[in-house]
Amino acid sequence: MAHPIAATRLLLAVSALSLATLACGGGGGGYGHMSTPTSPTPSPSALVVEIRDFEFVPKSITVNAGDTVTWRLTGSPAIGHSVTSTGGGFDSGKSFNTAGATFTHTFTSADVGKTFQYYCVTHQACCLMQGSVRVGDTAPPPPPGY
Ligand SMILES: [Cu+2]
Repeated sequence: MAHPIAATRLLLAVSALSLATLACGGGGGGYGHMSTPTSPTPSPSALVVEIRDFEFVPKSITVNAGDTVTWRLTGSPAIGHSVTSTGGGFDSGKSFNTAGATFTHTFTSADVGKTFQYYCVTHQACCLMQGSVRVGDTAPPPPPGY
């Protein structure tokens, strides 16, 4: 059986060595705390959906809270298209009567997780002129046709 005092000395020696190793081990340049970067809030984007003939292009888009979507009439003929949300929220009326006409809507944090389906009141029946806007990645995919 080892002598108790010798064992203690050995422990102390090992401890001292460990401390020395730790003290030198950082090798660092003295940088203390690394500040944790906060994830930046995405700045609002402006997105464009073209109204091209009897279609919304792209048909479905995904936006973030704060983003503004502009629908712009780029096709022809210019015959009273609308951007009308099925469940409320936005409605341009039949305001797309001249080339370049626009309608904008800004989606808010209250919209996150929702999928807005919309259509053209003039051309939904004939041409399935429909589209959708998903707000945030958690918003469900639109139903077929939107
Ligand atoms: Cu239309």
